[in-house]
Amino acid sequence: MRTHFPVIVVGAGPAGLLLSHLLHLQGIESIVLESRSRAAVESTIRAGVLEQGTMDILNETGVGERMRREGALHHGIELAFGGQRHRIALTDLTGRAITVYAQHEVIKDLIAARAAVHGDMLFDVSDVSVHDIDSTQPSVQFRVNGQVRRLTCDFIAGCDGFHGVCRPAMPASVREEYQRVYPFGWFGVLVEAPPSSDELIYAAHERGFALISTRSPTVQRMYFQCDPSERAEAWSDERIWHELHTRTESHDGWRLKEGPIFQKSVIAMRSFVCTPMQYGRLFLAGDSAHIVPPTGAKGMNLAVADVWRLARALDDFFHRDDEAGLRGYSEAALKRIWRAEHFSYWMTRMMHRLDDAPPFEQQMQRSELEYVVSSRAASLMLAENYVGLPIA
Ligand code: RFL
Ligand code: PHB
Repeated sequence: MRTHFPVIVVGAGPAGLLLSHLLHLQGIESIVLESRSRAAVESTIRAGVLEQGTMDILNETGVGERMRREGALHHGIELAFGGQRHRIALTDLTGRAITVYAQHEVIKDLIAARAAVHGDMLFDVSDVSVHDIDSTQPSVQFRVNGQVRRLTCDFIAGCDGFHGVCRPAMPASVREEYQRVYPFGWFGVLVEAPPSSDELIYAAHERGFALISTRSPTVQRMYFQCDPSERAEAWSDERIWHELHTRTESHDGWRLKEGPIFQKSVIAMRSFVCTPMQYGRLFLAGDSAHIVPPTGAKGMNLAVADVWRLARALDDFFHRDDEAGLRGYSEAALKRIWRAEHFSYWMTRMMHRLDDAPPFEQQMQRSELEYVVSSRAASLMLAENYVGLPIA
């Protein structure tokens, strides 16, 4: 078996798999190393909202067929507070839309595309470590099927998520890390029920935030703000429905539709950025370099924007002998990342119950919500960020 690849991709999340797919389309070979099993990667429940630019990339690179067929195109979202719902007309305001299509379905489509062209992917690898990243021939060591292996490469793409090994492999002295941990989390459920609403509902209520999203005509995704230390198993279905009903229902008679809850989990919330996103021949992309709270639905979309940029920079390096894209990768990617960090932080602060905040702050939240739904300029600001700025 071969021992050298132009690019070794660590992690088979949206960032790693899409990068490997884009590189293949550019004629650059790569291998993807993933610590979990293929079945686990293909079934982990995470994001749901794809920005217009993400949809465009999946369509243009030949992996959007099932997304177009099974995903749901949405032209607006609703903000609910004070017993009323207010529509933000995303498409009327921006000319752009979003698609609700589960992240693990994107993953399945990308793995199928890699497998169809016999792309190298190794699942269930362990003890992954990266070496010699400041040389022109770095390497990655790992264990698979009980054997230790070492591969060399020209570049390592660190797409191994927030808890991966690539970011810590960059010397601490060159890394600057910015972080904010929120004192609340999200309780997420999957429900077998028809949709309660044609559009996503983001609700701000005295008891806390709630979000009504969807997955399919028969499966719905819902979240509500909770203490981050809650244990999901400790919550009865009755208690969960009570919170969801109380936080989302409005004076116009709209009611949430119930059904059997078949998955429960508690999600911690943080904002995090590591700069720079490159050291020597190691380049970070996606959650390995940055995290946003899920309120703005930006995480997976940022991962896609990162690898779109990185793939072009690697193309310039391998095919045009031009290193400018790689040298400028971190700085250029961070512009979009900081914008998404601010938007996600802003949405989070505006919509969540802030237990530590004085009553004055609560009035500020309410005033901001009222402004966002009543001013075209403020609605447009939300809409433009939510559908995503064009991917450069
Ligand atoms: P991932 O998806 O975490 O993938 C990293 C992969 O690397 C593997 N790995 C390793 N492999 C080899 N060796 C090692 N040492 C390794 N360590 C880790 C892991 O097993 C994994 O398979 O990172 P990536 O690719 O950067 O993608 C990021 C997205 O997954 C993430 O940002 C989104 O899910 C965030 N997010 C959302 N993003 C959106 O754009 N829209 C949304 O609507 C949205 N909703 C969400 C979300 C995240 C959520 N959770 C659970 C945090 C909703 C939720 C509830
Ligand atoms: C989801 O459907 O999982 C989802 C939707 C919107 C968000 C976060 C998650 O902001």
